[in-house]
Amino acid sequence: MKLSYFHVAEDVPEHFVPESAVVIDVLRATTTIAWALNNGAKQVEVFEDLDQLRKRASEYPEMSRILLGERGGAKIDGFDLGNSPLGVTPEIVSGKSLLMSTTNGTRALNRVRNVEKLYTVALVNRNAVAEKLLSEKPKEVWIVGSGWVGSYSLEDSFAAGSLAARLLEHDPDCIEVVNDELVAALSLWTQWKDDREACLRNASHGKRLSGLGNHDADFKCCSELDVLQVVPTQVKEGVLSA
Ligand code: 3SL
Repeated sequence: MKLSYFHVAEDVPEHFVPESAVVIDVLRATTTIAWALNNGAKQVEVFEDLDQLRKRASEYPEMSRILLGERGGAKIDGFDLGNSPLGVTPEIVSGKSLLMSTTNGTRALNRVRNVEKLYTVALVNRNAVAEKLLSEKPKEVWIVGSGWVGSYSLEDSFAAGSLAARLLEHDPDCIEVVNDELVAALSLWTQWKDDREACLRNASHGKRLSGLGNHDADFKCCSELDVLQVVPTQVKEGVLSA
């Protein structure tokens, strides 16, 4: 299995499509997606564009859908929920379709929506996604970070390293680390794996969230490792399900 890491969706090659891709936005979109599906959400539909999201929302009975998302870290006006994984409790999301738009995570998902097997990963479900890849054995996997409006983010690289490290632990002979970005991500994982929350807090987006108010519970939740078995999987373009 050839593994490459791209820091942001913009870095993904245009004229090649791998068998599988895994999108990361550990702070916080893919952590929220994992918790929402774990807690019984029917599906998560992702949108870059808010008008498209609102149009789609109007096609659902009001009781069956939840609008969720942020811009710049803050909840979008008129939406039911922001992008905190703590907001997607079973009481709120069970059986519901979530319509989601975030600053970077949903944009990264959109960029690779044509990959046949598309998953999302965060630290919370890293092992579950690693096991899925090991069972499917795709020849080539792109790990795609969400970054922050086109630039590198430490926490996504760290989480990419965590996934690659897990794959290497399970089956070193079948994994080929293809690019320097992933070698660097593996080093980050080695450096911070025993203090994951500190890594997230040191990241520029971690500092941004702290500047917006107390996000202690979000940092704790997003830095938990391998606590969920859910593998969010694209079941049709832009729609993720467990
Ligand atoms: O950019 C994103 O997609 C979000 O995950 C950012 S935030 O953590 O919700 O602010």
